[in-house]
Amino acid sequence: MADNFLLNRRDVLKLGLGTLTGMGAVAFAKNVSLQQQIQSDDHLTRNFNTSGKGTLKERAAAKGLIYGAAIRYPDLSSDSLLAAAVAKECGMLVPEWELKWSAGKQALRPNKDNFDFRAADWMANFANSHNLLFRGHTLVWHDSLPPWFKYEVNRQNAELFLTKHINKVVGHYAGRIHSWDVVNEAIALWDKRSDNFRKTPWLEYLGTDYIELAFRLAAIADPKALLVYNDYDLDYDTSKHEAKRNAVLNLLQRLKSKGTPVHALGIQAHLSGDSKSFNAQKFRAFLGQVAGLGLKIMITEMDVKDDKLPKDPQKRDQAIASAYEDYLSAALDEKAVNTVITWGLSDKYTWLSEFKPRPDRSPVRPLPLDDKMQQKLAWRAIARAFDHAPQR
Ligand code: 9MR
Repeated sequence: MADNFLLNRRDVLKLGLGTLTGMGAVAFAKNVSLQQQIQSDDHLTRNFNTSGKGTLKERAAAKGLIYGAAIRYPDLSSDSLLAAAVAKECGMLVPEWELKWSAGKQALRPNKDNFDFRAADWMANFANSHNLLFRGHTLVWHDSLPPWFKYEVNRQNAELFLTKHINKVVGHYAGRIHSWDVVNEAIALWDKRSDNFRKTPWLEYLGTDYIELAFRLAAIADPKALLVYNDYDLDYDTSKHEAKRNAVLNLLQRLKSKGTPVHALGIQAHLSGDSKSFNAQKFRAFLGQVAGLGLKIMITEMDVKDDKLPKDPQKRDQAIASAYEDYLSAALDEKAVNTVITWGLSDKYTWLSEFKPRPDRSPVRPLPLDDKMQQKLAWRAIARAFDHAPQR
């Protein structure tokens, strides 16, 4: 790699340090309007009627929103029914594995020197030929690192690896990608550091400014992409989620105060269908605080776990759809929210089959379409939330 391709870390950090921009006062959230607060004790009886024939992408687009899904290359390339459903329902495609360093059956980084873009390129072409936006997940994460990583990457060369990875991967899709999850899941309160950072190889080798560095490198490699910090456990009215929301807000405030090019917060939204802890007002207030920092918000990985719900599929679907509707009606009330992505589209292909199987072994049903690509109540719940959302 040519040396002049790499800016050194000090240069990159300096690019933004000149402007210690006065942060706008954090806007406090407006109250959620009464109509938008849905009684959450009607999960078994709520009616999910929808009007019109619009697909999810059409209903979202009618409000200036984007709807998309994360899909894996092996499924998309082998299942024509899935491919047709993605093309019909989605306005955005996210590779679930293919842009991680190495995940599932895919390795973008098969070894320390090479990049294998074949699967991700196939997906980018699918997106392009079906008029879908394409989104990148994820550049910097503690998980899904290839086996060679721990032997090859160390304190001395970690910055070079990070720089080369971001330059190459972001550069490869520059101008063709809507947004990048630049840093994923960098906060872990259980690691008990006073700064709340998760203990990861990147933190160990590069110190706490690896996050800022990653955003600056990504902004240089693709000045047009929306750059996102993505995390989970931000949804519920529990002390754990409250602490995580505060830690994420602190991180975003710190990044913004240094002029770091972070443009949006990605909220994963892996929900639990049995949870009684969603509080629309508190969640909405958090979104208002994020928006007050001048950031967009994307719901990036939504699905609803059903491992603790009743076996009866109708009852289960009611509870799952209610969770979608409660959450999205609160989220979409905040106009900074511009995108909703589900982590999968059809129940036939979901990480939850493996990670959160039901104790009774009946197939999980966390997504908008069933395993035959038919619309479920969850589809209607999402459609209703788009239909009721304020115009962007
Ligand atoms: O759904 C993904 C699963 O198939 C992979 O095995 C796993 C590791 O790469 O990642 C899952 O997706 C995760 C996402 O990348 C980040 N947020 C949590 C998601 C679910 O675990």
